[in-house]
Amino acid sequence: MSKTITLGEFIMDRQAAFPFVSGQLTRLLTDIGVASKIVNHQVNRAGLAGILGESGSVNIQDEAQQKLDVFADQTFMRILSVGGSVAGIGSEEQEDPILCGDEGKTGKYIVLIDPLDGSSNVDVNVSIGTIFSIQRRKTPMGEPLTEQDFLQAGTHQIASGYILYGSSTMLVYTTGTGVNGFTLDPAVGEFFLSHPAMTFPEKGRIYSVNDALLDKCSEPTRIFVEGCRQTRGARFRARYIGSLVADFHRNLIHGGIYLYPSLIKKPNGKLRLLYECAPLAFIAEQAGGMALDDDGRVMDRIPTELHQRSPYYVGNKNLVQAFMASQLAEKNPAMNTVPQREN
Ligand code: AHM
Ligand code: MG
Repeated sequence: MSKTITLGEFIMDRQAAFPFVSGQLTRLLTDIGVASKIVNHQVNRAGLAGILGESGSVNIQDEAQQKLDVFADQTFMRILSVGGSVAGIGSEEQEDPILCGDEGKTGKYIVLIDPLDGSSNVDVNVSIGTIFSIQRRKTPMGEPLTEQDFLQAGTHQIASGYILYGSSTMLVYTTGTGVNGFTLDPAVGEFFLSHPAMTFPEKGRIYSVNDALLDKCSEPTRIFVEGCRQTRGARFRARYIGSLVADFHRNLIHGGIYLYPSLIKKPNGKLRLLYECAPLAFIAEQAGGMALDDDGRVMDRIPTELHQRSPYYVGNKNLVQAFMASQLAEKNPAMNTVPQREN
């Protein structure tokens, strides 16, 4: 029988390969694992504990907060802010960044987090998730953090990942040397390495988009989706959960493209660059996939606001490239924009 590897062992082993790094990133990733187990426990007993439903408050995006949103946000804040490695946290659920250690003067890292993604699915027992991104602070230690510490391009990420609270609970992360997935064994409360070196399959067969948005998005995007529909019988399947983490994870395993396009009335779409798009773009690229917005590579985008939104097209390289070709074809109608049928 092969040896099982826990998340803790894996993180320590990886750190040992980089003799000059301090233990702070190890501590931080370990803390994320701990916080996610607490959130997972609450997600699993949400119906019993009476914490389903809206909390009565609204977040910065003017959306009603679910009780579990608040719980998840508070849990990650509480655990990450006392670990010593985090200087500041930007959360989708909080208007302003949270300053940790000595008002942000200590702690090497900045965390950007969507504590509970897909919250509209909480009340109906459908998969939800947490997405996180870790950056190194820009201002020197000992100085107060500035806005620039939080507004860094995705290419500066030190690590990113997600936790999927699904039929089983998984933590998937990258530190820039591939993507690894861990499954929580609820009996022992431990994450075990279950999906080493994750990559997108060579060809994707799934397209994931909110169909109701199609008459609100650009003509080339509509044509691309129409192309997926036309070849669906032979090749494509439509799958859309409405929880980005779950849609992304399924597409990573089975191959596919997820789209949340720019809309005529909302040119930046819906998803948040720092909490959703950039961290999953890092994972996608590390798994051999691609992530674009309307202007190119998501990882290159330098944010101007903490809660900035972005159009998002992520998944298998061949499909994201076909999508990109469909956008270029607007300028050159002779180009074939329909995803090609395969044998
Ligand atoms: P949330 O972070 O408030 O849950 O919003 C993001 C979610 C994504 O998980 C999901 O893919 C998308 O919003 C679904 O949006 P829509 O209902 O417009 O299709
Ligand atoms: Mg979200």
